[in-house]
Amino acid sequence: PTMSMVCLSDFELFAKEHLPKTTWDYYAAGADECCTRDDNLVAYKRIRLRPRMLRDVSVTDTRTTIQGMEINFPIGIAPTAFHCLAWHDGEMSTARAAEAMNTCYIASTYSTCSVEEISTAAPNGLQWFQLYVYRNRKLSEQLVQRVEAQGYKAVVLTVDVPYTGKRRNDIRNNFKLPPHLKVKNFDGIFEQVETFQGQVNEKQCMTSPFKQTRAGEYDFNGAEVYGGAVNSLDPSISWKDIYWLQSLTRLPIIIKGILTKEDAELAVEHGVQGIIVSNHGGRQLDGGPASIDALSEIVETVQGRVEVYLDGGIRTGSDVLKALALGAKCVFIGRPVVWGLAYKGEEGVREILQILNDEFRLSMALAGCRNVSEINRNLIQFSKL
Ligand code: HOC
Repeated sequence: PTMSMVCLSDFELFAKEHLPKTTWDYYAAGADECCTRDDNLVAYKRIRLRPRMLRDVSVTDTRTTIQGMEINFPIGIAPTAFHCLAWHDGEMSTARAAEAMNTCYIASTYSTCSVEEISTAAPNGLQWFQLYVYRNRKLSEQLVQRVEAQGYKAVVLTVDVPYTGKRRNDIRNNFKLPPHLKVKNFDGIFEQVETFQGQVNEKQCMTSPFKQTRAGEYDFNGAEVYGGAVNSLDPSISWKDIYWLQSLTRLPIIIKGILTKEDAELAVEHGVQGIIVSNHGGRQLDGGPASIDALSEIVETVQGRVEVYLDGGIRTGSDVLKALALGAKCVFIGRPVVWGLAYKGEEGVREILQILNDEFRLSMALAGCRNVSEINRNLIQFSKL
């Protein structure tokens, strides 16, 4: 890593100074008053550790597995949209960085490179695919078929976006993708789906956010704000759709956006293979819990039946250590990855991952842990919480 880049917030500063304001605002956005977005970070700082001494930490090992697949450290890349806003070949660089560092990249449906371009750019990388459910199920079905064919190893179903949260600056900026960028996964799909199904109603999808579309019904999906890109997400999505998704694929299904023990139990009962505790970077419901604060009740409920992961607010190695001590098998980082891209493309993302893992390894050693299986709840000072 470059000398001036010491920690993840150095990349944040760089990105803020160098990205166009509308792009910066989009990535930085939180819903409404950004309470949950900000609490995602602050919540780690309330947690104190109980380090153990004299445990011979001369050799440390950060390797772990997720869904049976080995990765070099328990830090993966969360799905975030529109990487080409930060770097010319966007998600392809992100995928190469994840491959080089041997960790998992969850590619977003709203990528500015297609799922095929991403997997071709990093043919030996571990890629999972983040999926939304659309009013026209055919759109989701086609995506699932494509990622299976490309060798993606899991489908990550995001369940916290029946509507997009209200991000004030995106509305003020009238945020749209610039004309040279596209949500590549849907390139040409409208025509195809129309031909095969005759049921895409593009007009319905392109209504303005916050505009009343029918009596009592608002289109908060923001298709126009977010680039006039695609068909609307389906706000009627419910638990039975897990069975629908299972009927489409043999890939493990990871449910992303769970914040309560009740929903964690339902997720397990519906047969998912993993849970990502997440509040979507605080971009959806403002006032929901910080993801690290929601983790414990979910881990306790799940009791090892499925793997539990977490995203939201991870900025330092000790944040990673705290999340693992509270039961996360792996954490995923979102905004720091686009800061890394903005800094130096693939190299910047590699630096982000390297710095965070170096910090994690150091925190582990200073807490007396030689490997990830030695990280457990005894490390947490619960009396302080
Ligand atoms: C038209 C729907 O995950 C974000 C993205 C999702 C945006 C959905 C756009 O910005 O949080």
